[in-house]
Amino acid sequence: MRIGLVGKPNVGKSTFFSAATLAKVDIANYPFCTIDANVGVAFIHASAPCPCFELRERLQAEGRMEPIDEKDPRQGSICQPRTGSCIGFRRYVPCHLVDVAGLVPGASEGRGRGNAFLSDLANCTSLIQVIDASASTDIEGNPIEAAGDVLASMNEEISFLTDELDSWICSILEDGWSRGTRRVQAEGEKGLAGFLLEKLSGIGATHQMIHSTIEDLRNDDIDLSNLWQWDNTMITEIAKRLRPYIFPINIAANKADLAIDEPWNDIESTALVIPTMADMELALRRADASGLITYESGECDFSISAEKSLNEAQKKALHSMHQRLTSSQGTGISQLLEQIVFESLQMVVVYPVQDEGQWVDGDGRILPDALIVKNGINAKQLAYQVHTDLGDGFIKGIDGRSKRTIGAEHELENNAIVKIHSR
Ligand SMILES: Nc1nc2c(ncn2[C@@H]2O[C@H](COP(=O)(O)OP(=O)(O)OP(=O)(O)O)[C@@H](O)[C@H]2O)c(=O)[nH]1
Ligand SMILES: [Mg+2]
Repeated sequence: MRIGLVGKPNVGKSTFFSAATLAKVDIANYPFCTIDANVGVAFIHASAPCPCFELRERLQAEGRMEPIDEKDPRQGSICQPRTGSCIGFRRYVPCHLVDVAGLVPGASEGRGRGNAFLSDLANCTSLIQVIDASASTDIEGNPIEAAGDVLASMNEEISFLTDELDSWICSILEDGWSRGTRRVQAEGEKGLAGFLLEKLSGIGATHQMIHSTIEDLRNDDIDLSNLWQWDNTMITEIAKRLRPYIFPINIAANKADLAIDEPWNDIESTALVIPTMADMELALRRADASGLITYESGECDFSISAEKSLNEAQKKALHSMHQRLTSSQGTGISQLLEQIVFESLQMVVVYPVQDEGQWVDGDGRILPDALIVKNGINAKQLAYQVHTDLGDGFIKGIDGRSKRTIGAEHELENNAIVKIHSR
């Protein structure tokens, strides 16, 4: 699971990235601060309680474990995550983020940093476009006096990104199009699907996405039989229709702390639009990491742990952040990530184990891994996600709850616990 952060320069992509991953990256108030992409891991809350809850109940019922101690810092959780954590059965699961260089209009023709960064997005499941909800930067990311029409400025950002992505996909298709049309002449629609897959699988297109796009074209009565007579407008049409499948985009209306009158409410888009305050999230998470405050991502509140060690300026800053945080219902960062993963993309979390009875790995670690996977994934596909060898040698799976054998094609549900038998 990988999400790309994209948008014009100087909107807060690296700040968002750093706030979500706690990785140290360059952040500055000028365009093209980031040149090479940053890759990191954000931990997001699984939508269902960690199965260590059920395990604990079972052990307690069997008299093998004491009830939860009030002072237990893990509030009852007994799993041992290899990455991430779990407190009070709220499990944090890893999700990769990629922070790329800023994009300016004309990038697909080589302007700004050009197309170089687009390849960084190639294996992203989904994108977050970070836009400037304060309109304090122009379309190229240069600081300006806040623009008069904030809504127009945000809409301009949104439409230019989709235009650039369309042009990029288009340019991939144009290269070798005549060969493609010959294939369509010979093989019909099957040839079209084959050509599109061959050209676009490198940027994440799947058979299913291409199938859906061809279906959409057919539903709109677009004649697919004489493709070789098509001009550039039809190639653009295919690119436009494929893009939302390859790169679903949702929006972080960032610098919400500087915005006037919640302008994001007026954005007309089918995407999720969530106001975010990336720099506040970063400040709060750093303050939490250094022990000054106790703050959990996604919460609308925090408490000061080290009041005495704070100077007046720090106290004042924390006080005003607190007011802002509670009135805005949180910084929006983890809310956005969780909504994208679990609601828009409908991903699920599964727990591979080596022992289906004890729910442990070979070293006895309880529920060590939690993976975010596509809804509808089957047992064999999961085996491949864990390790290629496990997929190649797949024999059967075992459901950790019912202990029933599950076949290669068996679709896994959210929160499934699975043991995989492999040669
Ligand atoms: N007020 C406010 N400023 C922010 C927020 N998020 C980021 N910034 C500031 O915006 C500026 C740009 O942040 P970056 O994270 O470097 O932006 P970027 O999009 O990665 O920029 P490039 O790498 O140049 O494309 C910095 O001065 C940040 O401190 C926010 O939520 N509110
Ligand atoms: Mg950056």
